[in-house]
Amino acid sequence: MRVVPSICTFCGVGCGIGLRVEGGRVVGVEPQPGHPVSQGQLCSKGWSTSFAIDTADRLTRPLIREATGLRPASWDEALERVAGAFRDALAEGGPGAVGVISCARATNEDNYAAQKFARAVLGSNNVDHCARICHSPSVAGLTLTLGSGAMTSSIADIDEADLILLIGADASENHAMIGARILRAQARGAQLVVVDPRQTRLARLADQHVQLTLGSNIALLNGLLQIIFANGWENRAFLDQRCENVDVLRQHVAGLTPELTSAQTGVAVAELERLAYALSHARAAFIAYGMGITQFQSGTNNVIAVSNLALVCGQVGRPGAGINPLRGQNNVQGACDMGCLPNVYPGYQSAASDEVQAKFAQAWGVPMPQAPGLTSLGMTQAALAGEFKALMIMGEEPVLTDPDQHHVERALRALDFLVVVELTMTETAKLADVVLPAASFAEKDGTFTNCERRVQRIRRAISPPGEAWTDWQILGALAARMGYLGMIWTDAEAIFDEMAGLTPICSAMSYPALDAHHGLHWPCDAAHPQGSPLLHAQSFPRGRGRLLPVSQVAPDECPDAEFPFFFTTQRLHFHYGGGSMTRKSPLLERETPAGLLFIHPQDAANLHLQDGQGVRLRSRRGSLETCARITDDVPPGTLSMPYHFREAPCNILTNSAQDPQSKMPELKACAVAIEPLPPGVAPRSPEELSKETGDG
Ligand SMILES: Nc1nc2c(c(=O)[nH]1)N[C@H]1C(S)=C(S)[C@@H](COP(=O)(O)OP(=O)(O)OC[C@H]3O[C@@H](n4cnc5c(=O)[nH]c(N)nc54)[C@H](O)[C@@H]3O)O[C@H]1N2
Ligand SMILES: Nc1nc2c(c(=O)[nH]1)N[C@H]1C(S)=C(S)[C@@H](COP(=O)(O)OP(=O)(O)OC[C@H]3O[C@@H](n4cnc5c(=O)[nH]c(N)nc54)[C@H](O)[C@@H]3O)O[C@H]1N2
Ligand code: SF4
Ligand SMILES: [Mo]
Repeated sequence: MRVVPSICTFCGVGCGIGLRVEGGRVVGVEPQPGHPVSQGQLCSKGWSTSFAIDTADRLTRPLIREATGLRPASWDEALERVAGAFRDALAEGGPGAVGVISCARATNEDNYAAQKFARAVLGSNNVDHCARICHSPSVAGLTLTLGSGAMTSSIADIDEADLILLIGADASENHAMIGARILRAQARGAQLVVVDPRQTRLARLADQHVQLTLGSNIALLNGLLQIIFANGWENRAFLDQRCENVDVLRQHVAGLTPELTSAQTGVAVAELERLAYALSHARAAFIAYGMGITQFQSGTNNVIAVSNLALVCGQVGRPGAGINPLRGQNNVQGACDMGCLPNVYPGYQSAASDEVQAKFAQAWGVPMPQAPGLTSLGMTQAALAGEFKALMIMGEEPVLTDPDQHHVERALRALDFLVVVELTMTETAKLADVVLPAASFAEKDGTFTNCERRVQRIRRAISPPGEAWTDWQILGALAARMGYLGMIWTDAEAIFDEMAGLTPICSAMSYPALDAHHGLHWPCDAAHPQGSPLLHAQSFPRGRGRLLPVSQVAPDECPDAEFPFFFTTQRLHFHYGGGSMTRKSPLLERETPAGLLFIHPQDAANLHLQDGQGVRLRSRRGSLETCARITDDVPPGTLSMPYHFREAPCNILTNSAQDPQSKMPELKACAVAIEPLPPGVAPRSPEELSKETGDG
């Protein structure tokens, strides 16, 4: 047996794993000894990796759609079909009518290739990925306030903090090794405060749980600022030296009395005062937030409100102190860094800048697109309007993970052509005209960038199953077929070196340099050859930190007579994303076998609902059935569902109302009605439901 060092393929913590290889298969996983992030541990998803990539369920050959369904085809035929479809769409609709959705689970090298394919081959800035529905408000908001949208601290800073403030993040479920580190910090004496409408595991263990009403983040954060200014608790030295707009913000929040804030958020005045005091008096506060901040139509303003609070308390740029968007997917930081966003090239170089366009035109040998690109949901909308024709989805499962599932399916069906590059036959792949088999992380070399900006190497441990190729090989072959030869690389390292040469924040990185450490944090350039675990110690990328007044915005849909409950969505520890990988593991399935709805005991009693009973949920967009789990994890009046289960897909219900700045849909709040199924009647799947009711 060999053990090949790699990085976990699931969440953004970026744990170091060893792939145990025997007889050409990954037979198990072990923690990488001495890894600075995972410190000899893994969570249950990490341990279960071998099931997630098991060859039994994998796609092994390209598939092409015929009238009768998908049939196996050669690479030659499949690539010709894809190239032809893109050529036709370009001829008919121009570069605005084609695009690529890249994959935050694939490597930096794959993602670099995806945006290069969009820009150099399709001539389009239409490239995006799941960061749009994850931390796009962080990128937009923190770029406005600081000039850079990533975590300002490293994970190890948790060990230095005396206050850990988690806002809308369920770290023990979703960033398990960070959750464990937070509990260790608490055990050594740090205070833990959790701001969440649900009683998460960490909220129950916290020194303070601030249980605000769903969607009242800005009201809360502004209210804390008012208390801090009114008591003179702001960090004046930090504000004088490093920030701008202080008086504007002070005036903006002056009238937001604790009583008013308490009425808007449901949090008692004493609790507000306690948190305002703790945060402004902490020696070093590690402030981390997640989807409870970003997934709202006010997502960008929510992020700005977090940034305002951190800056006013001077809690950034020191060991232990920082503003930390907990990036979700194993390589979502990297997919953003690589420029898989419509408005930036690798390293956040603006796609609108003439200079940047000229630089990449020169490097890649073809003119660069001038027109601004579409976001992922923009492409969906354009497809429905008949203006968008051909799309490549490389490793995403939007049918389950985008809001308003019926709308997504209609949009994908409205395309002239859809190609999906995947490991397995996902719900999205089932709609494709061509499906291409991709190599998993264990079958290729490359790099992942974890949530703390640490770029780490993964290594090929086994061969891809059947005829599967890496994403970058697929994109390179397709490019060549479309007449562009600038994407034929010998190996992943050649792509990395090309990227580093064009990306100032990674300019001093190379595979040997990454190997010499446990990866390197960007910016890693001539001035910081060892990388930068801590950002903004002296100044911000934009110079002064900008305080921006923002005001509370209610969710687009609030409960009313017809849809009397708030509905929110969450994650569970044992499953991941659309479940296409974790649901292959018998261990993980045993822990959380099926979809479920969390409901408070009081609401259940009012509905005469028993634990485990079936329920039917309805929103303005669709309906589904699932089983109820009665728990005071959720507050009365708010129902919550995880989004991992294709048989109970909560995104049938969710609202696609968007944040005007980042285009983030409001995945964390909409209004629903609930009705118990008769006792003993099992919930029906969406397919059964649509057959029986014609609904959806
Ligand atoms: N096990 C597992 N781990 C994962 C994933 C997975 O699918 N499974 N996915 C990964 C990905 S892609 C991501 S982005 C991360 C996400 O990780 P998190 O950000 O932790 O994600 P969520 O559980 O969706 O939401 C976090 C919390 O926001 C709270 N919340 C809801 N509304 C509000 C509000 O109005 N205010 C506040 N303050 N809080 C609110 C919810 O109750 C929830 O506890 O997890 C990553 N890790
Ligand atoms: N209601 C609700 N919806 C949500 C959320 C929520 O909180 N609530 N959270 C949102 C968030 S934060 C996110 S990030 C999205 C996630 O949405 P998605 O990115 O769509 O979710 P995943 O299930 O991670 O899908 C990734 C796919 O990539 C494939 N894959 C893995 N590795 C590779 C590879 O190397 N190459 C290729 N080609 N494919 C690969 C996997 O098989 C899997 O099917 O979901 C969003 N949707
Ligand atoms: S915490 Fe995240 S990176 Fe670490 S083992 Fe679990 S899923 Fe993998
Ligand atoms: Mo995410």
